[in-house]
Amino acid sequence: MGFRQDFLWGGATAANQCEGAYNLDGRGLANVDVVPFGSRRFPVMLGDEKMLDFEDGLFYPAKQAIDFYHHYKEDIALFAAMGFKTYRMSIAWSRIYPLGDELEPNEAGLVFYENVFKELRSYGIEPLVTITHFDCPIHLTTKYGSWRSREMIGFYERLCRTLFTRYKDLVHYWLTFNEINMMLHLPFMGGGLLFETGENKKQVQYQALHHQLIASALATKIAHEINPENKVGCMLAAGCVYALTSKPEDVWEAHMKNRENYFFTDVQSRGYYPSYATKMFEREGIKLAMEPGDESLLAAHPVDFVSFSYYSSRCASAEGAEQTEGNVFASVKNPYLESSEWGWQIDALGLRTTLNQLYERYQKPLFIVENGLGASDTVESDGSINDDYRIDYLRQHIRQMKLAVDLDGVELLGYTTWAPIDLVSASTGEMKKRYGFIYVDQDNAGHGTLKRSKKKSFAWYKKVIASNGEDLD
Ligand code: BGP
Repeated sequence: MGFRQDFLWGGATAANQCEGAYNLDGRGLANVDVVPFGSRRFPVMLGDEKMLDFEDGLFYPAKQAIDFYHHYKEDIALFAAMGFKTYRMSIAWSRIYPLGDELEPNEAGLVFYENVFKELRSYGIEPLVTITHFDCPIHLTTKYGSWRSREMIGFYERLCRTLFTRYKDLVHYWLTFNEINMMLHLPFMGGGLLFETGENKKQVQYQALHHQLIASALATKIAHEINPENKVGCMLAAGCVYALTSKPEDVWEAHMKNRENYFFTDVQSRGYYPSYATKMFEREGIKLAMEPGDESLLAAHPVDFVSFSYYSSRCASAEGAEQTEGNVFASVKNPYLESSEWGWQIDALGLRTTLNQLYERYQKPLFIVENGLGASDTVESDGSINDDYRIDYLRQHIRQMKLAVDLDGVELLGYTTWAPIDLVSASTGEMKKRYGFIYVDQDNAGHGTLKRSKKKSFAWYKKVIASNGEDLD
């Protein structure tokens, strides 16, 4: 009983939210760099407002982020002190291929990640690497329209070959696209997509997604060819959808919402477009341009495991109902749940339900690669930070995850919290929305010393890992 002996405990971050150093050592500009802080952030993330470069008078948090680029040794030492077995991080595509369509990679970018992986390995920490966490070199957007172009598959393939070859002995766990469903909800942030006025957005989004799904299958194929030990996963922003009431129309609505989300993992894990998707495309007038060989590629190279982020469950109603904040997805407010300071509803049991839904659907190993509480922390006069609310959130979720393993038989490879160290919030660009066990001295405007210090949750998580999830007190 309990978690497997080799259970991968750790934490997760993304390049654009922690690295900074946006223009150092040959790195090119990316979509994630030009998303500003403040009221224009959302329109830019949605692709409704075009911003392809920095504009005077705006603050861009990703430029410096928490400067992991220069602090990685110190940060990894802290992860190791908590006993991390794994660390999930992502590659900034434009560090490796600054424009995205070059033939040769940027050596300085490759060296940076090689040093990070070696540092992790020196502590026995297994890297879990997201190939793209929202990144897209800006040149690929301006020249090709990003993922709307089929040519992106070739650029992504080149990136993957470079990474799999160079880090063959250093990295064995790969995720192809972070929260692939984000392309539907935040198309510019999620994949560098912009729209022309009057065009059918859904047509563009699903065509772009087809390219990503093909790129993901291709990456899985190449990863296995280069090193049969490689394990490749898909990554979904998950969270089961409940019906607001037992009214059949509400239940149906919840079913439809679940389906909209599971569409991605259905293709990546089962290897084909589900019939409900084909019907939906017909109904909505969406025509996917496919090439011969696409279907057989999807079928031959499904993922090895299914990973996902979980912050909350969602709720649906057939009629208009009060909405709640949540990981970008609009959701009906569930009257039975409490909310975080940022309005995200908290539902630990929903994690168990989500784990079961995914496992019953695919019978593949699962990996929870994001889960955590964004909250504002107070530094006391003695320097301590007593984040009991964070401990409480994580404890409840780990308990449910344990029940899913012990009582339901879900096969779970690991758990990485979002995020082990405070970093820039993806949705709001704030530093104040903190997730870490490690505090970073910086405010929303980018002021601060960047000094790292341990919160109360640091020692707690260390104990959780040391006891393999048995001691949650
Ligand atoms: C997920 C993203 C992460 C992360 C997290 C928390 O959607 O994969 O990048 O940021 O959500 O969200 P936020 O930072 O908006 O609080």
